[in-house]
Order: sequence, then structure tokens, then C-alpha cells
Amino acid sequence: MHDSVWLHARLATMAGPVIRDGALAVTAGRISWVGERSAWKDKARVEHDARGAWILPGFVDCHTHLVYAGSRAHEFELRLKGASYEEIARAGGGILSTVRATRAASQDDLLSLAQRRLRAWLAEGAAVVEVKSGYGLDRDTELKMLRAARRLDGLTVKTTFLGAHALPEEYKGRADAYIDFVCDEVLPAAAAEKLVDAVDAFCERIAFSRHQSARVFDAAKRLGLPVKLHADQLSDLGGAALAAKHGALSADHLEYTAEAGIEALARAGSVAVLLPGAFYFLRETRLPPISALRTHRVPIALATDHNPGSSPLSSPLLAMNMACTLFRLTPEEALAGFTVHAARALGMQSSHGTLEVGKAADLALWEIESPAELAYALGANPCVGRVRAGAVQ
Ligand code: DI6
Ligand code: FE
Repeated sequence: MHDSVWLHARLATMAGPVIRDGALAVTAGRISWVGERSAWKDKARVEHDARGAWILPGFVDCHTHLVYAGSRAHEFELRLKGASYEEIARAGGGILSTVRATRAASQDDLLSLAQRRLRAWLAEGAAVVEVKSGYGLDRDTELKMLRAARRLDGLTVKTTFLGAHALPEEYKGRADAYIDFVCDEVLPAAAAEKLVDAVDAFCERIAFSRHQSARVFDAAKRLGLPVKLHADQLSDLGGAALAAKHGALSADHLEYTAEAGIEALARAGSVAVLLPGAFYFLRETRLPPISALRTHRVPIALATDHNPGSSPLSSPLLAMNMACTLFRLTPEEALAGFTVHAARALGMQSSHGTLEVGKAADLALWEIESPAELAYALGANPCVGRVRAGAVQ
């Protein structure tokens, strides 16, 4: 006897061909049966009629900076007058302006701001959101951000420590000393409080070098934590190869990654996370190496990269459309990017990302004719239901 079953559902399992008249059963919060309705012979205590709706795994947004205070709308205005993102960052705006606002906010303020932002993800059927620190850049504020992220309600949250996001003003000219501080004090404190699921760094000429990023990875390794990297977004610093060398879960951005870096990711089994929101918002022109990623069979995930500076984007659906329109991904690749491959980018491939027996019953129901509609439309939200651990939300 199963707890509940959805009948007359169209299923995009993301693990095989679609099922046009399917059944999906749930027991104790997990998927306990999935297949053709004609083959469903079991019983369930509760029967739902999906009335032809499509059921997909709940989306996994594997790269966000959802917890922060303040707004950067004025920088948007400056950029419209001709300033570049890098110029604003070098002049003490950019990430550092969000750091000032985030340091001044209480943990409760950060939580309520992020919880309110999160409504958009819940409305689009999200099941998992990754949230990074990195707007504190001091011990207490990094911990405050991670504690706020852990308290977010409504879906599964994975937290990533991004202490190496930018150099705080008080360490100006002393980047290596800041990296010491991150590795020796902040990360161990966050890990001791069990606030860290993975460790990230921003490897970029306006942020940290390969060598500094590698030191953060070594510190993560000492604590038994997996790593990921903001790599090759604005220039090719060899970030993808560095991530691969450290067996990273993912390398993210990758606009400037050369083919050797892609080969390294393939060999390491790392996921490539593409972030079309930042590409769009910064009006970048250098496309990520999609055909090399396909040739070398690197799994491609997508994410919103939600953050106040380079990607104020709160819609996985719009990110999928942008990935198709700007990067020429297929709608099928875009869907895989927010489900099966995104789960892998967080090391959650055994619990999320597909509709398979044993996985979490975190589902989204969609009133659409075909899954491609999710990547095709702009600004529509055909999500008609969300199920979390088997419970209708
Ligand atoms: N890459 C980005 O695009 C964001 N952080 C990062 O490492 C930018 C964050 C910001 O501008 O606030
Ligand atoms: Fe980011």
C-alpha cells in the first residue's frame, strides 16, 4: 500500500522517455512507483487525478546568492550611463556595497528578505536552492548569512561558503592575509557549526587568483567539504582546470574557458554550471563553449545566479529561456539543466533531479502541452502544483 498516487499524469522523468499516461506513487516522502498507468496495479491510500498535467522533478537552482541586504539599482543606472561592472567594483561599489548593507542587517532581516525573494522559486515549483555566503567577508557576517540561509523555509536549502568572494576593505592590498583568515578562521568556524555543504571561490582578476582559490580548496579538503568554483566568467584564468584538478562538484560561468579546461572537467566528472542571467544582465558577448561541452559530454546545469549585482533574476523558467535564446541550448538541455544535472552539481544525484523510485517526492505539476513550453515562454508561469516530500503544498 502506497501513501498516495497521481494518475492521468504526463511524466517527464528526466531519466528516460516521457510517459504520456502515467502513474506516480509516493510512500514516506519518496517516490515508490513510477510508470505507465496501464501497468499500475497497486493501491494507494490517497488518489490524485492529475488531469493530464505534466509532472516533473521540482527544479534545483544550484547557484544563487539569495541572502543579502540592500539594492544595487543605482549601479544598474550607472551602467546604463556607460560604467562597466568591473569599474564599479574597482571603485568600491559592486560586491562591497552589498557587503556594507549585509553587515548592517540582522540575521532576522536577512532571513525575511531572502524568504520573501524565495516566493518566486516556490511559485515555479522549485525543490532545492543553493545559497552562498560571501557578502559578509568577516567572520560574524559570513556565519550570520549561513545561519539565515539554513532557516529558509519551504524547500531544501544547500549552503555554500563563499568567503573568497571579494577582498573586504579592511584587507585592501593584503589578499593573501585575507585568504589565511578565511581558511584558518572563518571556514573552520562555519564548518564546526555545520553551516557548510560546499566551498566556493571567485577566481577572477577582480577577485582571487588561481593560487588563492587553490588554498581555499585545500582548506575545504582538510574539513572534508566538496568544492565548486566561479570560473572564467570575465577572463580565462584557467579556473575550470583548477576546479577539475580538485575534483569539484561544478565549475560555474565558464564563458572564457578554453577547450583544455572543458576536457579537464570531463575527466574529473565535474558539472558545468551556466548562468545566462549574468551574461544577459552584464551584456556579455563571449558565449560559453557549448559545443565543446557537448563534444566532451560534460553535464550542463543552469542556475539563476540570483544576486543583486550581476544577475537580479528570480526565475528558473526565465533562466531556461535565456539559455536557449542566448546560448542556443535545446529546451531539453535547459530542463536537464534545472533538474538532473543541477542535482549532480550539488552532489544530490541520489535524492533529486529525476522521477525515479527512491528519490525524494519533490515534484512540480505544470499545465502545459509539452515540456519544451517551459523554456519557450517568457513571463508565464504554468505551475499548477508543488509537492514536497509527498505532501501537496
Ligand atoms: N560572480 C558573480 O557574477 C557574482 N558573484 C560572483 O562571484 C556577482 C555578485 C555581485 O555583484 O554582487
Ligand atoms: Fe555567482
